[in-house]
Amino acid sequence: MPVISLSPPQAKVGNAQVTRVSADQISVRQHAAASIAVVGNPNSGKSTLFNRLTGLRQKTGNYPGVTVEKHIGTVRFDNAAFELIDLPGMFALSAHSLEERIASDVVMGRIPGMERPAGILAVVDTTHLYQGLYLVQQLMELELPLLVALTMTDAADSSGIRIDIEALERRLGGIKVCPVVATTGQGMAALRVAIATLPDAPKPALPTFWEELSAASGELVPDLPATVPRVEIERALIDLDSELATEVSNYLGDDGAQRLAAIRQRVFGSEPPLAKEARHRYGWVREVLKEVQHSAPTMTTWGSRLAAFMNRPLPGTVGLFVVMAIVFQAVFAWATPMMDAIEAGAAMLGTLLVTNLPDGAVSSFLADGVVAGVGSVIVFLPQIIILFLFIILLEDSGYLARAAYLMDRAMRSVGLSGQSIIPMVSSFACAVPGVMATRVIPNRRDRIATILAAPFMTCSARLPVYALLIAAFVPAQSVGWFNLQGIVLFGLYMLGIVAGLLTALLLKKTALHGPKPMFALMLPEFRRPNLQTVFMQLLGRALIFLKRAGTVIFAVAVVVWALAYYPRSDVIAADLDQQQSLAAANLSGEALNQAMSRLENEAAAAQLEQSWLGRAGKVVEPAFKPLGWDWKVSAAVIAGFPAREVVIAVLGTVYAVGGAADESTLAARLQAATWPDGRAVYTLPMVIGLLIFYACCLQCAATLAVIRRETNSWQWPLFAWAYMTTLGYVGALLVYQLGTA
Ligand SMILES: Nc1nc2c(ncn2[C@@H]2O[C@H](COP(=O)(O)OP(=O)(O)OP(=O)(O)O)[C@@H](O)[C@H]2O)c(=O)[nH]1
Ligand SMILES: [Mg+2]
Repeated sequence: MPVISLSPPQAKVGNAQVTRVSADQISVRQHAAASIAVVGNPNSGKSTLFNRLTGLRQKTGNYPGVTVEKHIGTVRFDNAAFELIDLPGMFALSAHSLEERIASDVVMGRIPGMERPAGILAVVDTTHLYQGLYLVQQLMELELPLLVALTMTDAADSSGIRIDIEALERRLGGIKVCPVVATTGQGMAALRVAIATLPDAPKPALPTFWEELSAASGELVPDLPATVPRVEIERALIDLDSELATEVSNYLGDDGAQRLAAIRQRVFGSEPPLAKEARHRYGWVREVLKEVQHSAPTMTTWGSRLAAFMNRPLPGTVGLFVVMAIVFQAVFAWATPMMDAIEAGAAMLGTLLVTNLPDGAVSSFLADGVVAGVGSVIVFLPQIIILFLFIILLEDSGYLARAAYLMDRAMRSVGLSGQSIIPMVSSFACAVPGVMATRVIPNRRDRIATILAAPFMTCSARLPVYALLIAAFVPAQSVGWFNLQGIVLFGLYMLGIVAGLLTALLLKKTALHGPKPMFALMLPEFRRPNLQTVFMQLLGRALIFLKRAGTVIFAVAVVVWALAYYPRSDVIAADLDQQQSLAAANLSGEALNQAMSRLENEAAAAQLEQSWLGRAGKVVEPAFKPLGWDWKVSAAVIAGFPAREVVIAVLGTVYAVGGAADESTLAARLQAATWPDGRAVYTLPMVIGLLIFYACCLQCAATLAVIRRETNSWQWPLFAWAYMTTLGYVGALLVYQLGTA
């Protein structure tokens, strides 16, 4: 059997060594940037602290499981720099789920190609010291330089928790403890000083939390190689069937297994070793707390009172619906003035280009390709910002986790647990982080069911499509307190949720059949969102949106413009000349102007129809005609398969190239679009069908790629794509056919 090294290969990347190496080796090491791992319980403020130290913008939020992947940044000092590794949260070093394993693997130096960290920055939430110290105790055993940052000291203060920092430092084997407020930056200066010297700080003294266990491992030390640290011997004793246990037993020779069994019998008796370990560790934690935590939390904060109230089913559910209704109203009502301004600006720019440039390819490229294509997507920036503002506020206040808790019941009825809620809720921003967030789900079947349900949640790229069609075709009248447009949008979000849940149910009943998972959701306290955090996150989101508009969507708009503009037909151009001279000879005044622009529009439409895009559109049109789509809609939808918001850029370009220039906004152009026989293209059944198609269809290459990566197979992304596309097509078909009949 292969012998794996018991201690991580780089376990001796210590500092005692560094002081002995030559000067240029030290500088090499500093350039290779010794790394420091940021480790702590979920939701303890690790990423907030990481962002502050590195100046990066990692996602943070007030619920456990925000970070599911390691992220590396650099923290700079006057004459040194370290790599800081932000990690997913964990409660203990023994990993259960994928994302917890990432954290423990990094700490243990088990990631190939990545050096073991030279030190650990343990992040402990002051209001949850009991949990936090449990992990710190385990970290102390790793024999790495260790530093504790106590976050949330502001929240602890206001709920009356007082910590004796010196006593805590003493109890933690002499390591440094820095109280901070990660959101405001209070205490950061002292923390930075401590980090700068961390890799050279002495290792913490080993805590003794269980005399018998220490004695038992001490007994084995003489018979094992010196590379096996004490903590691994203890783990081998506790984790019965682990690889570590097998290895230790192999090292001990033929009677190894018996020796271990005898020791276990003596130390654990009939109790499960893990349970006994936890009991001893918590015993130690309680002892420490007694000494360092002077006043237990007595005051009830407004946060905890509100939390208790919102946990009750009725206020909770009513609250959830009110919050959602406010969000949808705001997305429409607040954004309108800003959107109008951007739209007017884009229209002005387009006209300016057309009137000041000579007619031809250049002017069409700039006005119809760039301005109409990219501009029609950028118009939605205000709505995206408002939506994200709400999502970020809900995440940062802790409300999202509360909503997840409320929906746990519903999740159980489809065979999933509350664990699936957070990934699904993240998918309202974007399915890619949503799919990644499923890493918190330990059971593979449940994880895959959640991954396949996540893309149904209405992501922010669907919002522009919905908003465009709703603004153009749903009247802005009020229904009771609400606005009809807001209600339709709400309905589409609900449709996504229901379709996603039904999909999960279907899968859990068939291909992914399995027992219902056990799960306890850890609810965070309500907290006042930090303005700076909210602003930073919002800025990050806006930049992502603009970057997409400037790169992917820009590129598509250019390609689509070229396909829609070329080839130019000389016959049509000559025909136009002839007709225009005829009109000039026979008409005058206003009538002439009208005739001229009608002729121009007709010629533009004819040019478009014989363009490459027109020809391709005609080829696919029959497949989509039963849904009421003409070739323009069909072409736009197909172009939107790699990224769904592209459809807007394509519609923007196609309708701009195809004339109808007297309509200034895209919405107005859609309203004016007709079939060759003069019937409107965008009838109500067709629009609703199109909306349903967008609600169901998986038009996102990035999501497919992440499903492929996270399930490690092609089968699931292909299934998801085929399934969702079929669902969208059939849905749109039914609505259109029934609606027209
Ligand atoms: N009041 C207060 N809030 C804080 C402090 N530090 C972090 N927060 C908030 O606590 C929440 C959690 O912060 P994160 O940085 O996302 O926590 P994390 O440890 O990275 O969480 P996971 O990635 O889920 O493990 C966020 O809403 C932060 O704004 C602090 O010192 N005081
Ligand atoms: Mg985090």
